Amino acid sequence: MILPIITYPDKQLKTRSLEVTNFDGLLHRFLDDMYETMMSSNGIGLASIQVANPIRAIILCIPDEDGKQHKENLIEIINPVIHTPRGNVLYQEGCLSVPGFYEDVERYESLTLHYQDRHGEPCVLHATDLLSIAIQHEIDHLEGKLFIEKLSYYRRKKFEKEYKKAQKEKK
Ligand code: Y12
Ligand code: CO
Repeated sequence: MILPIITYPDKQLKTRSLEVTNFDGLLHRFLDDMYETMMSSNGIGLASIQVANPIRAIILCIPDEDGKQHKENLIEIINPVIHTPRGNVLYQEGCLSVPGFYEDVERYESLTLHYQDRHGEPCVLHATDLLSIAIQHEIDHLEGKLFIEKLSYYRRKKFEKEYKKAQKEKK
């Protein structure tokens, strides 16, 4: 089932998501719905709060060298914790909750991630490149933070003006 995606400035996006403790069929169906929702919107990453469920779950499906997303590359990440972040990179980010806007954001270049899979099994992942950036973007959602909050004062002002204008034009 495709779920509605919450968009900025909806206040729900500011919610701090809660630890997952039940790794049951309900969670599995919800993760399947998140995947369907993300793919139907051409996303590569989605946090559960973006579909109004404040639990610490994110999914990522990074495109291959062919530019296509393959389900075997889907990563379901529950209760993530970042360890040993290293280096810094600038990358132009986008977010399904901030449609139509892309901005350069600084992130760690690489990191090690500790998390649980859909069955509650502990997992460890070393991430670099876009995977590392997308993980940080999605974990920020779990803390109620959007990438636009990392912009400078002036870039944020410009964004607010342009976003409001785009919203008005949509109506
Ligand atoms: C850098 C950091 C984090 C990510 C992962 C999360 N972001 C996305 O998956 C964004 C997807 C996105 C898709 C859009 O829709 C289309 O391209 C058809 C989009 O465009 C509009 O909303 C108009 C914007 C964002 C990725 C990179
Ligand atoms: Co996002």
